[in-house]
Amino acid sequence: MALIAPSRRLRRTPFSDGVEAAGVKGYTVYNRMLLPTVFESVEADYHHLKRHVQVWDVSCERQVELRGPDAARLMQMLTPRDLRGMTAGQCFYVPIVDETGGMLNDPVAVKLSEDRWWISIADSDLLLWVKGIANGWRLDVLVDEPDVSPLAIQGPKADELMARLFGEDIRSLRFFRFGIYQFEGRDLVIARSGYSKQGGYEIYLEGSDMGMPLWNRLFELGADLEVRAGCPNLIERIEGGLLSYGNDMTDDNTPHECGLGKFCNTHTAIGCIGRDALLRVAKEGPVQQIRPIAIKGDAVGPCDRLWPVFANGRKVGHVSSAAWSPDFNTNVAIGMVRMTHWDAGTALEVETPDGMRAATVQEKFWI
Ligand code: THG
Repeated sequence: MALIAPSRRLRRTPFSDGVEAAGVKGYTVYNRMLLPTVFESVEADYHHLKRHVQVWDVSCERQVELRGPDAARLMQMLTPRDLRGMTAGQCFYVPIVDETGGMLNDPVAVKLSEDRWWISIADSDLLLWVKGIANGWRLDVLVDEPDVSPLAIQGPKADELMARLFGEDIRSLRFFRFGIYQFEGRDLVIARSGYSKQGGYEIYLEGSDMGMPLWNRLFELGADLEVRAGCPNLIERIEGGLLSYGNDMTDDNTPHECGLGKFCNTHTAIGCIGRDALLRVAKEGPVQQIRPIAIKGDAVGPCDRLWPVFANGRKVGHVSSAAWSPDFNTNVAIGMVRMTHWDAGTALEVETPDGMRAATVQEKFWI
């Protein structure tokens, strides 16, 4: 692929200077912002992530902020996950659906207080949907995109690095909880979360001016930990079954098809848009669902369009993400498979750009 043309529409981040100095080799576009995809090589980055600690510029996970007396009501209108038991200090992975039950986004909701929330979005224009609903319902809430940029610290040495910067207390932060920590006299929301299965934290940097000071401090303190700049890793996220909105699901899919039924409490999520549609599909059950798929043979190329999946010459689904896994010595993939063929062990054929490949539905994701 040719180089991407820099322009104002393709937003830089508070950490872009650091990312460039670290030798970023590839970018993608996410929420109209730069998201690094590779530093050394996707495989070298993968091995390093599983052994050491990386600092990821995930500023492109933009925040939709809800502020005002109707913030909690609006948040519950957006998702079929029941939020009544959620307390300030918690993060929830929440499917967001439209009036037909189609997935619009799969963000992390951050409850700062009863009347202040952040929605840490995947790659779709959720801000416009949320503003439309807030205005259409005349809700008493402000909806905007604040100057907040997540920086993820991921890998087995993330705790050590974070304890050095923010103190030993941060080690006891629980999964999908956040606390407030100080840096240079500024409050930072820091959660134990992140788009990898290697463990770690996400720092929600409020105020772009602190981007490079924070970045530089992490690299100073982590030198002996072999800290490196990194990014969400394609191989590792497929092994872990972390879904990518726009790749593995779109507004054509229900949360149930995406395996996100466990994050839906449609009966009790009163006020949720798309509730009636979801109650219907939940009763019938999905007729296709996301599955881990192992694709045999040597390394497949990048999956930049759906790869049809066949059984006995009939199309029964598609693959949406795939990569060679060095640790599992197979191609790992995420696919959508029809009910008749979604059981573990089912033999399939995947039409990749370089020919048909034998494949198997897996019992579970690899990590
Ligand atoms: N962190 C933050 N914002 C994000 C992402 C993130 N926005 C974009 C994108 N990632 C949203 N999608 C996901 C997908 C998976 C997870 C989080 C966001 C995730 N899933 C865990 C899992 O599947 O193992 C845990 C889910 C749970 O148990 O609640 O973490 O990464 N800030």
